[in-house]
Amino acid sequence: MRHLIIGTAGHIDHGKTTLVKALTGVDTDRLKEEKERGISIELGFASLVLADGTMAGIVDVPGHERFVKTMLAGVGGIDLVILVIAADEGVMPQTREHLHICELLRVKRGLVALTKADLVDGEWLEMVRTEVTATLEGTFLDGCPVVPCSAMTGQGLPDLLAAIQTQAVAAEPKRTDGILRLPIDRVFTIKGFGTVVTGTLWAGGLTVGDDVAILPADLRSRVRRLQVHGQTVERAVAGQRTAVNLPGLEVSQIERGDVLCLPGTLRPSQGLDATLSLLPDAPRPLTNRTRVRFHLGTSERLARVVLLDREELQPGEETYVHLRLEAPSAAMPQDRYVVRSYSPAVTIGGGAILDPNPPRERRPRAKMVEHLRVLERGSATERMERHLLAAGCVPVSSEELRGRSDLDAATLAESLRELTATGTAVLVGAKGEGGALHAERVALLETEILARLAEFHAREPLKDGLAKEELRRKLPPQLTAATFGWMLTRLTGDKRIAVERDKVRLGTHRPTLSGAEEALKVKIEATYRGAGFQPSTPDGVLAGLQADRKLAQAVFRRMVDDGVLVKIKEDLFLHREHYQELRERVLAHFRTQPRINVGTMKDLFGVSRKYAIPFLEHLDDTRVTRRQGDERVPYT
Ligand SMILES: Nc1nc2c(ncn2[C@@H]2O[C@H](COP(=O)(O)OP(=O)(O)OP(=O)(O)O)[C@@H](O)[C@H]2O)c(=O)[nH]1
Ligand SMILES: [Mg+2]
Repeated sequence: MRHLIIGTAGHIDHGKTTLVKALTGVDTDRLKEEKERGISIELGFASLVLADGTMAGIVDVPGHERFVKTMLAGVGGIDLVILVIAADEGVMPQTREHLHICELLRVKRGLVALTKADLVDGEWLEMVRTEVTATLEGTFLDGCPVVPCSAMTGQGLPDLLAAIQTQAVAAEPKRTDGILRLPIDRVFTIKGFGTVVTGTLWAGGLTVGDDVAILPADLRSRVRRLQVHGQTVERAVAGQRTAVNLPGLEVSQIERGDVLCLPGTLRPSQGLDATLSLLPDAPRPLTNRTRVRFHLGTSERLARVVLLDREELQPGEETYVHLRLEAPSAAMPQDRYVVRSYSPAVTIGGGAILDPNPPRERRPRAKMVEHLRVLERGSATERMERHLLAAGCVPVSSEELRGRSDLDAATLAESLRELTATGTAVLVGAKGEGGALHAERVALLETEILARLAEFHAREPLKDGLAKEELRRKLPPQLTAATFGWMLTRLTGDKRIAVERDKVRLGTHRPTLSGAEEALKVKIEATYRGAGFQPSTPDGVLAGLQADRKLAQAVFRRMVDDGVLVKIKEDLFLHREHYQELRERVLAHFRTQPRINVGTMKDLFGVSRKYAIPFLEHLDDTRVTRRQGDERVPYT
């Protein structure tokens, strides 16, 4: 079964609600205040089965100029608009404003219902028709059916239905494979069920039991019950008016303008990169950083418009902008939006979102414009490349790429294949399960890793290599452990680096000792061997060598790295063999004695307190012993 959303539009009192009632039998003006004042205030909902069986949800909007904001929340997801113009009054201010809005939101099709035809004669009707035709010229409704009708007498209604049917057949259905999104237009409670939200499902499908998130607050819940046109269903799909029962959430936590989606698919942001065109009949030019009302989906936010390539945008012109929202909003690329001036609140323009999550750091204006031009006009592959570049050293998964672009899964896979085939993108992990990185970013990372290693070798020529974790700390913080590990494997593969235990070195680095160094090593080792358990400080030992200080220190450090000397504490090292003996003798002591103290240590090794105490502390630290008052017992 096909699904479609039809919206009304048009000036106040021109007969939108009456027409919906004549077509569907449903009076959408339900509020007491609406009845008393004879005007629509809130959105109204009805449904209509077309001749071919298509199920159409109807959204009836208010025409009053003070409720344009409500109208905007209603028309966001519509596929087809019925622009209602009363034959006796003709084109009025909100006829034009609603038409502009539909145009800016890129509503694809529609028709005009020339209502109240019963109130005018044929000559008048022709005059109004001419006026309407002129108004529609150059808009998406240029040449659309204009059907005179009357909700009072019923005249013209069959023609209107036929015209709706023709338009409906031609309308493109919404994408059920896209990222699920339901901009919320109503929140209420139903006794016994709790909180229910409603809205038009923009894309994707929703099934009972799905985990969902409400953005921007990122509230979590699970779909308990689903309704489409008053019928309980297991699954709702794009293009349907949908009611979702959400357990565990309060009505007060959710409001019109929030978006229901699957957890982790959309990321709300307070900055959006977009195109903006100012309507030709906007009252004045738009200056840089002007505060406006920003409407997207069912939401309204205050925002500042940062013009990227000029100080002033003239009516009728279009450019690239950065929108600074005063509260976060969850958008997707290619989403259409409308801006209204702050005061008086009138529609002045709108555009398309190009990047819903642009980088936070300052970017040169000229580069941004060039980047946005590719996002707007580039091919799928070019746009994909941009997303990879923007992600830096964080690999992007296909899922994430779908969230950041408006591409379907097949086009996306094809673009990714093209990018990897040409070497523009690199897949992370054996089968690309880690996501994709831009080749430029991979090259940058490689250069950086090799440079850090080269620096290290220059500074510490005798060391085997740099500890992995230390190397990672020198790289960009966004680099994850997984990507870092993958980079190391990649560089090891072609021998540009070598990894041994946890040390990384350049493939070309050979830490060998020169003859002089080797001689020093022998001397140092002999000194420590001879000193037994009471060696002097390293400074003392090295001073006695009468060799170059720096060189001697480097050799000493290397001996520590190699494990020839063992550090007990600052300035106290033992030769490996003595260290072994120290541990063994303490363990042997415990075979006959339950405890050991400083005095025993002194006797056992023939050393002073100066040595006995650090020895015991070191044994505590390495879990041979455990302190108990002034004594030590075996650790376990
Ligand atoms: N004679 C005549 N009167 C009509 C017709 N359609 C609507 N009306 C009258 O026009 C008035 C306004 O109609 P509504 O349907 O409330 O107009 P609306 O466009 O929904 O108004 P808002 O929602 O407030 O913008 C009502 O008094 C209707 O009875 C029609 O075809 N012929
Ligand atoms: Mg109405």
